[in-house]
Amino acid sequence: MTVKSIAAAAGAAALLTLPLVAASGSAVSGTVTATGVRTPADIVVSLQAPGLTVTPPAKPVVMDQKNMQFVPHVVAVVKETTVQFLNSDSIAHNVFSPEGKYNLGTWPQGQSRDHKFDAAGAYTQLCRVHPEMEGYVVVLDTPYFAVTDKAGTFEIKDVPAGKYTLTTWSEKLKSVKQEVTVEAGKPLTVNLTVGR
Ligand SMILES: [Cu+2]
Repeated sequence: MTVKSIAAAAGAAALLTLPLVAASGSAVSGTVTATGVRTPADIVVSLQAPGLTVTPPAKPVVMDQKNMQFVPHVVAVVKETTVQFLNSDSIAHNVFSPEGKYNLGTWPQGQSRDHKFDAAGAYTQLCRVHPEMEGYVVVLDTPYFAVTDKAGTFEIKDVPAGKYTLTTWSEKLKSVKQEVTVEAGKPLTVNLTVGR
């Protein structure tokens, strides 16, 4: 062993003797009951608090157009995320957004177009070729969010201790807000009901 490798080994050993640090945050999970709609899926649940910072993912988040539908129907991302709009159908699709004031054009199967979302908000995605197609990109300025599944359940992992305003977004249902306090190392369950 060289002096350098001995030093490196000693350093590694020192690191190994450090106590294991518990995961920094707690999970916030629960079930959303949706009244007046056929499914509690696709509801965005987020935890808002002053001063939260977000880091967009290095790779684009994909929203596909498949079987004449936007898939997933609702995509939630943090501010400054690039969304890649893919066309997996054998026919051409278009993507435009009234709120986003963009029209990305019309493209064939296997191709995609990117759009970066700079501001928080909900952006309807439409296709000029197929007026029945509709999807949503929900842009958040918090890193703590989840989208409900078919059963209305959600899980937001690794939330640091603190006070948050839990907020829901749904294409058809009223937004609900609820104050929650997350404690370190203690999972929190929040069940709520949203309606029209
Ligand atoms: Cu289309």
